[in-house]
Amino acid sequence: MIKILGKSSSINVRKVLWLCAELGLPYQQEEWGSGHRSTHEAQFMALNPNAMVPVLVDGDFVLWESNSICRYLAARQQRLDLLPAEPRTRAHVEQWMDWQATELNNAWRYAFMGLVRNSSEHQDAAQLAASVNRWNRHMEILEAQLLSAGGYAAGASFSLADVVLGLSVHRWTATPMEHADLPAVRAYYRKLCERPGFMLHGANGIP
Ligand SMILES: N[C@@H](CCC(=O)N[C@@H](CS)C(=O)NCC(=O)O)C(=O)O
Repeated sequence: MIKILGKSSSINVRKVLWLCAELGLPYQQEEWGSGHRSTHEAQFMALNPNAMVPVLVDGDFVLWESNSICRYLAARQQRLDLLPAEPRTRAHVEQWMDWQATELNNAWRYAFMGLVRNSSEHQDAAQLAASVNRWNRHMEILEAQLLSAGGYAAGASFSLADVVLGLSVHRWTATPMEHADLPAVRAYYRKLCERPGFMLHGANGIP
């Protein structure tokens, strides 16, 4: 059975847990990360030198980076509906996954740390406002994409792009700040909430 190392509260671990629910894939989980076992323990660092969760262990195969883990698990289970084989269709799924991990994540970090984590190092009013603005502007890109793609992030059907972006939309929705008016994003979030795995691991009260 596969093993997932990482705390259930981590947004990046939750992507993988939700995907396992979508795949019907049983797993063992160990709670690592701040508040649990330290990822700086030698045993963990040997698996992921970045000292970050999640880490996947599948027999003698070890993988880190949540989006890479999602790609691997979908491929392992031969779920072409989630990660298509056709190069262009697949490239669009991967494009939105990469956008989530890079552009979108960089936009919200300061605001999230200040407004949700209440970090004393993230309370500068101008930087908070700039991050909220950046975050909303990125969500406007998703809004336009959802309108043109046909309801999901990378097209008309549910894919891995929705697993990683679903967590991001939940975080945006749950963060106490001024939200841009984005009806397609709201409708998308409601649609994802119809999936039991998302309710369990995504929209589960943890921002
Ligand atoms: N790019 C990495 C980021 C992983 C990441 O930031 N993990 C955080 C939790 S969400 C972490 O491990 N923090 C250190 C800790 O909790 O000890 C991924 O997507 O897997």
